[in-house]
Amino acid sequence: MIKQLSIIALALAVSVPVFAKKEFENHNKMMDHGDGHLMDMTGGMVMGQNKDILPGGCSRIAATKEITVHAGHKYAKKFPGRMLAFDVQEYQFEPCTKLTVNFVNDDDVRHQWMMHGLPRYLYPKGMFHLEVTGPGKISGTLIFPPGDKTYLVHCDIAQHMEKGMKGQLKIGKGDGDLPSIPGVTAYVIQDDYSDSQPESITETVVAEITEMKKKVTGNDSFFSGLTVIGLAIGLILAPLLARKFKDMSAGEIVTYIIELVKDAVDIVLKVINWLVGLVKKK
Ligand SMILES: [Cu+2]
Repeated sequence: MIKQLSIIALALAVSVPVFAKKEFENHNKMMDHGDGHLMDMTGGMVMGQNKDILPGGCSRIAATKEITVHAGHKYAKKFPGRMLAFDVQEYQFEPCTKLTVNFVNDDDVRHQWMMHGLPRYLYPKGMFHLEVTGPGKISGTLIFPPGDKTYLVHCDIAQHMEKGMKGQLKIGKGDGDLPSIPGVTAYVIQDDYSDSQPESITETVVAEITEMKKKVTGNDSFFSGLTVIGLAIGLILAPLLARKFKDMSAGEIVTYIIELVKDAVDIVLKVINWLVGLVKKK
């Protein structure tokens, strides 16, 4: 037994480095696969790197720029409802600019900075792509084509773009804005809380009935208390039923109403039976 315990203790001691947090890694010893594709074995990748081929339509390199982009959970804090983000959502450069991007991943997951829509004769799959797994930094360079165009920049790991890791890069004046760029353009799918406010329905119903009474009679005597209760139930039920019927076909609605009526008749019959029973006992 003691021998077994000491073996377990030894195994745990040896395996501690496996659980240790990954140190920040500078991915600067990449293997060059050719055609602008570089990789290392710890999750660093560059695709579509181009340091010297001038895109068609560019007579010269217009400017040489360098930026540092961060990716991480903490940058999404200022965007309610988002989980992940880049530190900057919008970029703008002159056409034919040579740009070096230093991409820093601040999280313990995989992140990418991927630019889409580039000319395919120069950038395989129309893409410039930087990727880092875990905390670290990687750098890549490309030369922009001429013309005013807006390019999508995002992280392509499943759900990362939907959770906020999305930006736009405008060359020249760009050609419009992309949707759902956090803090820049409106989200395509807006949050909808309309079904989560039951208190306000009751308030609305009471207010509407009071208005109706005033309009019809000018005083409070016309409607009996029962009519008001009936109206209130009707007004509360109508939107609830409308919501229930929204996704039903006509046939389903009819079946649903028949079932409701059947249930009501059942209850009435039971009550009558019970009353009859009471009378008979006497
Ligand atoms: Cu990501």
